[in-house]
Amino acid sequence: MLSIALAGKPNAGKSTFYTAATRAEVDVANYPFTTIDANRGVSYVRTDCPCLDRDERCNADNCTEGKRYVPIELIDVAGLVPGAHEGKGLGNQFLDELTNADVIINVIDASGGTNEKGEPVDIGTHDPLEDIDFVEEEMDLWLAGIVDRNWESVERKSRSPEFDIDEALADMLSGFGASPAQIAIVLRDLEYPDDPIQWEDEHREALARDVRQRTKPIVVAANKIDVAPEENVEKLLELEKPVIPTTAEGELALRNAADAGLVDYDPGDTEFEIGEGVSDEQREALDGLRAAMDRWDGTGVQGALDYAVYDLLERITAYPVQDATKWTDAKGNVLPDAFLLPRGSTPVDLAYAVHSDIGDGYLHAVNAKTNREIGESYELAEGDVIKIVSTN
Ligand SMILES: Nc1nc2c(ncn2[C@@H]2O[C@H](COP(=O)(O)OP(=O)(O)OP(=O)(O)O)[C@@H](O)[C@H]2O)c(=O)[nH]1
Ligand SMILES: [Mg+2]
Repeated sequence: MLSIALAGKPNAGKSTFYTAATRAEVDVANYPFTTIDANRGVSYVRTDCPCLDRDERCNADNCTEGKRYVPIELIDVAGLVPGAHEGKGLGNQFLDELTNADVIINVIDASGGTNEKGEPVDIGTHDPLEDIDFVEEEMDLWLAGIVDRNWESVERKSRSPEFDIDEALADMLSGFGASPAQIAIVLRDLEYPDDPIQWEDEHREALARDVRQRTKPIVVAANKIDVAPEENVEKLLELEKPVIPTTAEGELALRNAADAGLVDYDPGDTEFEIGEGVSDEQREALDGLRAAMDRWDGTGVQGALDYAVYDLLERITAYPVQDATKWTDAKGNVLPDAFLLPRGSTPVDLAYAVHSDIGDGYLHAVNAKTNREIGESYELAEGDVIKIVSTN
């Protein structure tokens, strides 16, 4: 399963975001370092279900009227402060948690109501721009530290006649969740000596920075938009980085209200309807939230998850079926599974994602939307429904 980590300074709303997105109850409080051990849970990205092309909605477990929710893993880690890579705050142990993540959502407090340590200050007095750069820098320095610590062993290996610097670096960085292909791309664009003994600190830092950028892309969740000064959010949106305005607290309130049957709202909707039985006080709070959602295009929580997976990680959703006409599996379930594959994947890649045996026995595939056989090198598109024919 793809893994998204919520990182960022303390008290920015990571655990609130996590609770809203996973419906798991974790500690949330208005002081720094509420979270110590990481929380892990299942959340979803949202996309259009292929059943929208048919007369009837599919009623799959994760489909609500054509809104399809595809599972991903969400990790909520302890807050990060400047100097964390050298042990400041809760130190760098939680940075290790990020090793397993495919992509990072950096949750910042766009209201400027918490300082760099996460301590509450008056709204608008801390510049949220500062909270973006330091997180990237801490991650880069942390990885540079890992490279440093492993350098002696690379030097030692270099005495062997079979030594290959690219192989040695790929080996060392694989523990960081970097694939050989990703490392090959980084090394292609870097200039460095073949002999590890001649490497300077700047070579190691450049390597760490490039590997981090490629393997842990970041989208910023500009959180607390419900209380943030509008110009703060606008300034953040002008950056040449992906920034999504969010209100984690708003999303949490809406999901709770939806569970209680008070509002009609599905995660990722940009609006909601208020039902019966809502008190005047609740209605006032909901109307306030509606204004923020109108202004910033929803609560942004679902949007940030979707951006991380579909834009940063460039995934598409593919739906394997056994029956190309009914779009069902062997038990008659319509569109039972959805896979998030890298853009450019082929039917063979989908076969392997379903099961290695299915991949090994791959014969051919049928595009169930057109009912035509497709070639091995066909590039899957978002929402493709595919029947795979395999000997296994
Ligand atoms: N107004 C507003 N407050 C929020 C929002 N999201 C979170 N908060 C509040 O911010 C405070 C911190 O929230 P947490 O979710 O505990 O923050 P965290 O980033 O997990 O903090 P640490 O675990 O200490 O790193 C709590 O008082 C939340 O209620 C939001 O969107 N709007
Ligand atoms: Mg927390």
